[in-house]
Amino acid sequence: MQNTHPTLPEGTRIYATGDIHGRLDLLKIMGNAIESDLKKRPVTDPISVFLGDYIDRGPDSQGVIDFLVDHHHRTPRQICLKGNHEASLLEFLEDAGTLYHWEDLGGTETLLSYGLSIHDLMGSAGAESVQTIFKENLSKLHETFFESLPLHYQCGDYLFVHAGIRPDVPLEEQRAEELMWIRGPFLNSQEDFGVFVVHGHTPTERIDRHPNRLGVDTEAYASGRLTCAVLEGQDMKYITATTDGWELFDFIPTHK
Ligand SMILES: [Mn+2]
Repeated sequence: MQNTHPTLPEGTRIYATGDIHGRLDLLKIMGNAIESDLKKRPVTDPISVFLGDYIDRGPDSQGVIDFLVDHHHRTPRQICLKGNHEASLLEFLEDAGTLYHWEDLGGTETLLSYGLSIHDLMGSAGAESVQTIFKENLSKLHETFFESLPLHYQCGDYLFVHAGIRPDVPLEEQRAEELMWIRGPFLNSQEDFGVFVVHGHTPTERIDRHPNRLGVDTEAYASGRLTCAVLEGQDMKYITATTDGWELFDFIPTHK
C-alpha cells in the first residue's frame, strides 16, 4: 500500500519551489506570494525549500543568487538544494575544460550575468581566461553559497531533492550524480519509495502529482510560470507565479 497521503509534522508548512533558471522577476513574485500567504495563514514552523537550478538559461542568475543569499537568515527558514546546473558551475571553477559542457546547459547566460562580456567569452584566450575572470567576479558569498548546497532534505514523510532518486537504493547510498540528474528510472517507477519525493529537474506543463512523487518544475525560464508546492499536514496546495502576479490553488490532482 503506497503512502499517497504523506504527512508533515504538526505546525510545519513547506513551500517547495521548482527550477528558477535566472528568472529573478518570477522569484520575487513567488517571494511575495509566500510572504502574503504566511501573513494570511500563519503557522509555527514555515520552511521554504528551493529545489535547485537557480542559474543558467534565464537572464539574471546573479540576481537570483543575490536574492537567495539575502533571504537566507530570514523567516521562513530557507533550504536551498543543489541542482545539476549549480554542480556544473562548481565543476567549471575546478576545471576550465568543462566550460563547453556548461555552456551547452545554458551557462553562457550565467557568465554574462556575472559581468563577463561576449568579448570575454569569444576571446582567443579560451576557457582558462573565462575561468579567471569568472572567479574574479564571483563574490565569496556566492561561492560559499554554491559550495554549501545540500543534495536533499527530509521532513515528515517527504523527501525533497533536485532530480529524484534511484528506486530500490537506500537514501544514504544514493549517488550525488543521480540525485541531481536522474530521469527515466525514477520518473517511470510506480513503486513506493518509502518517502514521497518532491522534485524539479524534469519540466512539465503543470505541477505533476503521482502516487509516489510530485514534480514542481514548470520550466519557468521558457513558460514564464514558476511553481511552488505548499505542503502542510496531509494537505497539498500550490502557488503559480507569472509576471501578471500569483495565484494559490487549493488542491493538486493526482495523475492516474
Ligand atoms: Mn536540473
